Amino acid sequence: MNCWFTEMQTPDMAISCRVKKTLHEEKTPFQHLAVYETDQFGRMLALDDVIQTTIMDEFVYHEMITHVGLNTHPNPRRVLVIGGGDGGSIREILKHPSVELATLVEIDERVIAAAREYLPEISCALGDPRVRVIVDDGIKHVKENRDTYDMIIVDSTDPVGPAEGLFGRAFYQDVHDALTGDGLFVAQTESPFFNRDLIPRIIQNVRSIFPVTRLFLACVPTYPGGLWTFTMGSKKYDPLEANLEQLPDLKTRYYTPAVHRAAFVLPPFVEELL
Ligand code: AG3
Repeated sequence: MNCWFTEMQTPDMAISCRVKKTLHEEKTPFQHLAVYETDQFGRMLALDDVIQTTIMDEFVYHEMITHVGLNTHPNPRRVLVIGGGDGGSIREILKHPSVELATLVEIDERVIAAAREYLPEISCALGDPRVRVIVDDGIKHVKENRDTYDMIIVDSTDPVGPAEGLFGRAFYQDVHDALTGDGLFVAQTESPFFNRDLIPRIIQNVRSIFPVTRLFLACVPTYPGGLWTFTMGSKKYDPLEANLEQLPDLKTRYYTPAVHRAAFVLPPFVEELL
């Protein structure tokens, strides 16, 4: 059997990997959802034929989208994840002893169900008593919850289809208003090679709302270009001035205080986007 999965990363470029077995496939009300078993990346979750997460490299993305912000805020108690139905961000958030409540707002309940069934290493924390799972539109949720969260993580798909609104200025304003007085947010903001129009727009929008705006980088091999950006908007704390001494042992495989600081060192071709 020679069966391959292919994601068109751009109209002119693709990533392919051999599929040992299709573990699950369905059409949800929002998207096509599939979980594949692969030799190269381990189990892989794809939405509309776009790789969302794989067992091999999910730790990079989930550690960086969470710990950089959580260690920038001195006392994050209430944390919101928008999207992220696989549960990887929630798993990392719960490593922080200050966190009292981690809320997941995922629009597609089938993503949560598939992750629970086929990706237990990633979804393992979703049943924790500190976790509240809400199936709803994240855009609506931030509009309806003002002054509520110390940190918001936008763990979205690419800016097409259901996630499009998660990249616009109106949404960042609602995120700002859903944060407490010293809150901050981190969003996944795509590739510095292939999204060179999108990233400057995001940065401008976030800058027009938050006093502290920062872009940082991490390597995620299954995403286009392998180098990925995250954007932080913060009302008060600067990730470059965070006190990273005496952190609890987070048992991470990518994030460390040195990686935290290094992630903000940008090559000129990325600096250009700011
Ligand atoms: N969110 C997906 C990031 C975008 C990936 N894009 C791509 N492969 N073209 C990840 C969700 C994991 N919690």
